[in-house]
Order: sequence, then structure tokens, then C-alpha cells
Amino acid sequence: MLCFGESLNVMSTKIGKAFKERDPKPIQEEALFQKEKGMDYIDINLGPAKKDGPELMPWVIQTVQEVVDDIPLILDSSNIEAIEAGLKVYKPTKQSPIINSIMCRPARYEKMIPIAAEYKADFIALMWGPEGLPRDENERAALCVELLYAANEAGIENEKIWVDGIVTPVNIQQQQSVSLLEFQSMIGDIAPGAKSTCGLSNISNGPPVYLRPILNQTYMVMLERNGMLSVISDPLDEKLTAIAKGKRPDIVEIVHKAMDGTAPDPSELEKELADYVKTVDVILGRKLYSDSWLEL
Ligand code: THG
Repeated sequence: MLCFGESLNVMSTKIGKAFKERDPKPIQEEALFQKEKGMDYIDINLGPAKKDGPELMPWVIQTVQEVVDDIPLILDSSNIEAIEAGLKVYKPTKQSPIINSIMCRPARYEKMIPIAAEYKADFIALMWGPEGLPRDENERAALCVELLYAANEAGIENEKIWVDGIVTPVNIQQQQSVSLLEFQSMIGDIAPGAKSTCGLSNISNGPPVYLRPILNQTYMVMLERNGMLSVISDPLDEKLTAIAKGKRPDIVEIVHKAMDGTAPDPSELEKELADYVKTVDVILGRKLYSDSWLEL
């Protein structure tokens, strides 16, 4: 599982301030930190950046690449001019940079696909359609086929496209977490050769902070089993990265068993593994979500 560091992010107080004041130090420290934590890509998230995006994105990219030039970058902003300005100054890395993201809305993708093609950038294909979040895996599949067809027509092959079926908070709509798992297992057929990614931490957006890691870790293993290739994740969560990098086969095994319904009863397991079994049941909707699911 590839890990894309999420925390070079305008929503973080420290980084948001550094973006605004054009202070390179916190940004360079964060990039070096993510490298040390084993991140495979760094997501540079400016948010909407409506006003100064086209000036800010190239500045952040150059600031990061001054200290880390061997990790590819992900350009994350809804400001199209900011993305293009960033690609213009991007110092080539072994893997192509990734545009985050192109939505399944013709008015957006008709502008952005030519930019991806011109700069030979990869892009994240976000399954967000004209009516917003798709209702189920079949709507996700229909959006995916439409967007990848448009990209293929422009000469971009599936291998440069990272499909993002969209992770949603488990405490709001459990059914959506299952729908994404279903969609994930369809990608190989509907988009052969395409890669995949997701904003993993979205699943735990809402639940108490101390419960976020177990939700993120469990869902990552479940998604990987269904074909997920990468996650935009929290580099501070060392256990998550360890699981992603194959260092916790015991956790992977218990999650798979829980998915199949063949795990032992949680009462027969040590607490660490029992928590993963309980969390699989919550994500799959076998148990109703409540903040106290681990205590039950
Ligand atoms: N898909 C794609 N790109 C994405 C997302 C996605 N980019 C943005 C987001 N979703 C993924 N990135 C984050 C970044 C931060 C957090 C979650 C997802 C997060 N931050 C903490 C918070 O908000 O509580 C801490 C912020 C802080 O440092 O203060 O949860 O789905 N393609």
C-alpha cells in the first residue's frame, strides 16, 4: 500500500499560517518529516485557494523541492490555475506528479484533462458527479467510465489515472463505506490498468480523535483487500504506515477473517486484535455506529 502524506495542508493551523506568510521553515520541516515517516508521495493541499492559488502553489512546490526532491508531489486544490502554475515549475521526479483532482463534471474535466495531457501529469479521478456524491457503487462505476473515456480520448492511458471512489464518514452513512468497498472491487473490470487512491481519514471525520486511528487502519486493510493501491493518510499514525508496509501481518489476517465472518469471538482475543474485529463489524454495518463500539 502506497501512503500519500495528508498533512501539508492549509487546514492545519501551523501550515495554513506558513502558507499565508510565505514562511518556508514549517513547510520544509513537514516535508522532511513526511519523508522520514516513509510517505511515498506528499499531498500539497491548498484547499480552494481562490485568490492567490496561482502564486502560492508554485511557491510551495519550490519550497518543498528545495529540501525533498526525490519524493513525487500531489497538487491538491480546486483552483485549476493554481494546479497549472504548479506543474509549470515542477522539478521532474522519478514518478509523475499527480493532479488532485479531476471531478466527473464535464465543465471541469473538459478544462483539466488537456492540462494533465500537456504536462504528462497523472491525475486523481474523483467520483464526484453533477449531483455530488454518487449514491452507490453502480453510480460510482458509471461516473468512472465516463471520466476515463474522456481521458483516454485525450490520449491519457488508464495507468496514469488514480480512481478515487470517495471515502465518507462512517458515523453518518455506514452504507457508503460498504458501497466504496464494492466499487473498489469493480475497478479492475471497468478500468483495466487504472490505479486507485482515497482520502482515508475521511472515514473517521466526526468520531472522537482517539478513535480515528483504529477506524483508519481497519478500513485501509479492508480497502486493500478489494484492490486499493494507495491512501492519502496521516503520517503521524506510525501504526497505520507499519500496517501499510506489511509489518503487521497479524492485523491484516484478523481483519480479513472478520470480513469473512471467520474471526474468533472478540472475547477470545487479546484487546488489540479484538478491537479490529469489532471495527470491521461497525464498518460493514453489522453493528450500528456509536462512539462506544469498542466498549461493547
Ligand atoms: N480525496 C482526494 N483528496 C483529498 C481527499 C479525498 N484531499 C483532502 C482530503 N480528502 C484528504 N486529506 C486530509 C487532510 C487532513 C485531514 C483529513 C484528510 C484531517 N486533518 C485533521 C482534522 O481536520 O481534524 C487535522 C488537521 C490539523 O492538522 O489541524 O483529518 O477524499 N483525492
